[in-house]
Parts: sequence; C-alpha cells; structure tokens
Amino acid sequence: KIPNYPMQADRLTNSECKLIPKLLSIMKSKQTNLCLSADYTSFEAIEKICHQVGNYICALKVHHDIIEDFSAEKGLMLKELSEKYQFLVVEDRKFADIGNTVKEQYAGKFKVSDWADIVTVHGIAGSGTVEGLKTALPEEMLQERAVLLIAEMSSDGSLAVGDYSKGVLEIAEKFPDFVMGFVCQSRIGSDKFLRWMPGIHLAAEGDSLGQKYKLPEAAVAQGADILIVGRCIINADDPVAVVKECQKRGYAAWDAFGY
Ligand code: 5BU
Repeated sequence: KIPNYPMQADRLTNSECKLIPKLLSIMKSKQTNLCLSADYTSFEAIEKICHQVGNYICALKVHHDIIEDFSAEKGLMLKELSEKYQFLVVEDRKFADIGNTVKEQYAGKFKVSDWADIVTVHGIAGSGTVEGLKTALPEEMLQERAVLLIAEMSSDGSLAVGDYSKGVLEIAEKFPDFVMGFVCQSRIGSDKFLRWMPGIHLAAEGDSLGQKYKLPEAAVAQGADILIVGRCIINADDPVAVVKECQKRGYAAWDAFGY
C-alpha cells in the first residue's frame, strides 16, 4: 500500500483540464471509478445498458464504428443519456493521423466532437494530432472536451513501451488544458493526469487475440484511477450484477490507495 497523497483535492482545484474535476466529482458522488466499455454492435443494446447501469458508472466508452445503426443523431441520444445518469461519454476512436486529418475526422460524418466528452488518441504521429483535434473545437467548447493519450496498451507484445510511452507523456505536458490523462497499464506520468486502465476481468486471464486481463484490485495497485471493463460485463448472464461488483471492488481499492 502506498501512502495517501492529497491528489484528489489537488486535481479538483488545480486541474487545467476542466473535465478532471468534473469526472472526480462524479466518481465521488456516485462512488464509482468504473468505465463500462459498451462494445455492442446495436444502439438499442447501448441504450438498454445505460438505463440498467447508468447509476453505477462514471463513464461509458463506445466504439461508434462497430455500431451497425450508428449516426450523429444517435450520438446526441447517447449524450442525453449521459446527462440523465451523470457519466462521461468516451469514444475510443484512437485518433492517430496528422493534425489536419484528425481535425476532419473528429468533426466529420459522425460528429464525434458533438457528443463525446472524451476521445482516445495515439501519440505515434506526434503532438500535431492533439493540436488538430483542438482546432476542430469552437473556443466555447474547449473546456467541455478532453483527450486520453494512449501511453501503454493491455495487449500482448504492444509496442507502446519505453521511449514511446515517455514521448506520449511529453505530448500531454504540452496540452494540460486538453489532455485529461492516459490510457495506460501503470501509474505513468504526472499526478495531475488521470490513468484509465483497460484489460480488466473478474474471471478470465485473456482472450484468444492477445488481450491480457487483471483483477480490479490489481489494476488499481498498478496505478489505475478509472477501470475500463468490457466483455466481463457485457457477456455476463447478469451484466448488472457484474457492474455492481466491479463498481464496489474497484472503488474500494481506489479509495484505499488514496489516489
Ligand atoms: P474488454 O472486453 O474488457 O477486453 O474490452 C476492452 C476495451 O478497451 C475494448 O474496447 C478495447 O478496444 C479497449 N482497449 C483495450 O482493451 N486495451 C488498450 O490498451 C486500449 C483500449 Br488503449
């Protein structure tokens, strides 16, 4: 167990990225650090799970490009659901191109910038990617949007390690108002950022395609603030029961660490 840092209080008052205090207050008031990875292929399934578990999660992550009937209007419906149940919407788009291209993609056909509070971004192309996303937003929306930089990945043999990960941390330091934190597998980077961790399951060790899992408690011990859980929940016989268990165990572990 590591010592109790006054990190939450610090981040609540001093964060340049305004979505950090917003998310932390949602987490505190709902007692949850669980992000459901709602990797469903129909929008109806996403709506259904929002009503079922909206009160137990702090964020809902989607891949809009796997939802067969997705549209920009459905994105706005998801935003309404997130306001009703008070969670943030993450589009796990993993933007990775040059600034000018991601700018078009972010505001493009599916209007991701209109409905996703947070999007995920790779650092492979350098800081222009984050810059490009920023320029897609009108000035008055900048404080309502943030990005998560992918510093490390949960999959076997990931190349996002070592100097690459360090480079991603440097990109984050250039945009402290727009970068909320990292998707990562360790407590990487400065404590002003939040660490979001995928690769979590209550029963499996991995899948057949390279995903690697750990328990919620292990994820927090590795440095997670927010736990991203997908198939453990959505493939369960009783997804609501599994959400509640992940919420309870994840938040208890996070609270005990005093992150
Ligand atoms: P799972 O069903 O809990 O394995 O889903 C994990 C989700 O997190 C899935 O949507 C992935 O695209 C996403 N993910 C991941 O698994 N590992 C990573 O390193 C990153 C994202 Br970045």
